[in-house]
Amino acid sequence: MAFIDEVYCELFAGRGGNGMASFRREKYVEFGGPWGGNGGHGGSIYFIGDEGKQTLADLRYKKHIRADQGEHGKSKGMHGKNAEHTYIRVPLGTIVYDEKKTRFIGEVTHHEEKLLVAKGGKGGRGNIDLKTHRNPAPNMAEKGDPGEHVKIHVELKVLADVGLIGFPSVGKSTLISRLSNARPKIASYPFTTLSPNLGMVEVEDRSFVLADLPGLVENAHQGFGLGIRFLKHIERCRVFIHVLDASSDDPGKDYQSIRKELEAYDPSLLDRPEIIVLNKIDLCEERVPEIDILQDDDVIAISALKKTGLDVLVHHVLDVLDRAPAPTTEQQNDDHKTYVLEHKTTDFVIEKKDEIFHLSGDKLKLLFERTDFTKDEAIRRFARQLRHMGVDEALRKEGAKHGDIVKIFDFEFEFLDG
Ligand SMILES: Nc1nc2c(ncn2[C@@H]2O[C@H](COP(=O)(O)OP(=O)(O)OP(=O)(O)O)[C@@H](O)[C@H]2O)c(=O)[nH]1
Ligand SMILES: [Mg+2]
Repeated sequence: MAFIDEVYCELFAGRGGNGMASFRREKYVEFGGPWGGNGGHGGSIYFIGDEGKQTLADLRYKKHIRADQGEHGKSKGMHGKNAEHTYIRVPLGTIVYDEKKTRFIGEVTHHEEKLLVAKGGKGGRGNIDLKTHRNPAPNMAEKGDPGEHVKIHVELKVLADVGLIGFPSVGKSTLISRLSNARPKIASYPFTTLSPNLGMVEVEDRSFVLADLPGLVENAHQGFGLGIRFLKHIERCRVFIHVLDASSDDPGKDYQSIRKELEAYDPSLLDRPEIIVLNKIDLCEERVPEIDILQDDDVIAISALKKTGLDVLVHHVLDVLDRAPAPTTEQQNDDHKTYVLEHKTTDFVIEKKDEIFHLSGDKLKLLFERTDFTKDEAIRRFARQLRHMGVDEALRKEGAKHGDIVKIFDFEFEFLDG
């Protein structure tokens, strides 16, 4: 399956069911009272973390995701059923933004973690629930609230404990296939691996997630080789295994080149705990003592092909992981706090165009959606709600006079003042 790490989609949460307006009409009940039940809530859409998923490919073919509507309220005081929520399984490290990427909505970092992306509408109240002292028998009910409709940009930044980095063909894929259940393609030509692969490494009673990443080359940060398209997947590995090829002309120089690339992309990557591995040691056993970089105690010599040195390596990885800082996630990123603040809801807005007063706004829209405009009583209630919100007063301030036209979404009203 293709590796997809960016998709756009549109979500429609379910509308709440309408409340019911009905009356009790039984033989032995002396006074029939309101008897209409509430509508059920509309279904929400959640993303849910799945450690078995590696890409956003599933979402690519689900451009529109819809959740079910709540059931309408019924007579005899029966409430409509709430709709089931819709769950979309996504890989760990899935980040959700609004369409223009100006607002951070959330991120899924754990298996089975749920992220609410589009909330279902509340069910409308039936006339049992709407009765008050002043109006003990309302002949109307609320309509269900619309479900949230959102257009989102979804991005995957692989979340793994350990990431394999290094030049192409140094043996990263061979190593992950030896240590884990992952079975990536292995070949002697460069750029065999075109996208990240995750594998679970089990060591006695512990385990960690290892990511095999596409090979880096000099100037990757400027778009050479596979470029920075995959550098972002390195960002969130807690520990790096930097793989060097022992049969290369100068493994020490290779090491420095890759470090330079990391630095050019993001200097903080240089501080990430790192384990240096010299692979293909089977090809040049006699050379080992000469290789500069091996003078450093921290280098572990292995042969992924012949499976030598792997036990020492995995135990060392566990030690380093114990000391490594927690993974970086978007939630900890301060920049996003401002995104969240930008998401304001408005009560109402008045605009005057061609002698007509146009009303809009989030809260107003909700009250409007709840109103059943076929019922006089419901319309009167809506007018009362607007007055409480201060709409009448604001209209007066804007110069509205008795008899002027006020337009709320598709409906036109006459402004009745005094
Ligand atoms: N002799 C020897 N060959 C190895 C060893 N490890 C890997 N190779 C060979 O090196 C070649 C490249 O191996 P890969 O595992 O595909 O390398 P890679 O680092 O994943 O390469 P890219 O995906 O292109 O970045 C293959 O022909 C492997 O068989 C080793 O320990 N010894
Ligand atoms: Mg590979």
